[in-house]
Amino acid sequence: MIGGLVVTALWAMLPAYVPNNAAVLAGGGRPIDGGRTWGDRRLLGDGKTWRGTAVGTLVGVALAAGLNVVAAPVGTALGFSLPTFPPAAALGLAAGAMVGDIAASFIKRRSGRDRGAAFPGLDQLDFVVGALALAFVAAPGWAQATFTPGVLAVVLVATPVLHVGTNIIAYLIGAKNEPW
Ligand code: CTP
Ligand code: K
Ligand code: MG
Repeated sequence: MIGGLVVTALWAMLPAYVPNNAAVLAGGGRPIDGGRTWGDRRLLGDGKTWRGTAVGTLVGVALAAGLNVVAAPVGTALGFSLPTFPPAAALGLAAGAMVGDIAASFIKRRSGRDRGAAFPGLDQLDFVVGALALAFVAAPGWAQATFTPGVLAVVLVATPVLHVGTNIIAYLIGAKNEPW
């Protein structure tokens, strides 16, 4: 029962987990804010780029398409029925993760934090909140059926743990400048 919830939650959130990591690998080039400032601080900063955002979103959508192909056999093997992702749900999760991360950078700059500074709590949940919000807007029926209260609870507990773990690994292998 709990195992089924955890597997379902992680599966349903994979198209939202991967975009941030893909953006780290693909990032660079023109910043989204074009260098613009608000007051004496950047609107978003050099860490939010068009290329990182586009590649992150595309990788998330592509992953969802791949999961759709293997959902039935993997589900049968595990004994669960795993969700598939309609296009609107895939796009909502992937783009929402990127939008949540961008919104967090906006908040970080307004709160006086420079690019790369940690903001515990926000760093671990920004993309989850963005992904869930956009999924519920883009594919409401699918989101309600998939993110039941139990699945949502697992998502909110497991995501920060996964996020901290992946970022430490990304830092250790040199893909990320900070371990958060
Ligand atoms: N990245 C990107 N575009 C995005 C998100 C991330 O290009 N939309 C890339 C950038 O190279 C960024 C790196 O991924 O520096 C790490 O992402 P993140 O930790 O989110 O950005 P920070 O550089 O820490 O900037 P901020 O303080 O604004 O979060
Ligand atoms: K971030
Ligand atoms: Mg960072």
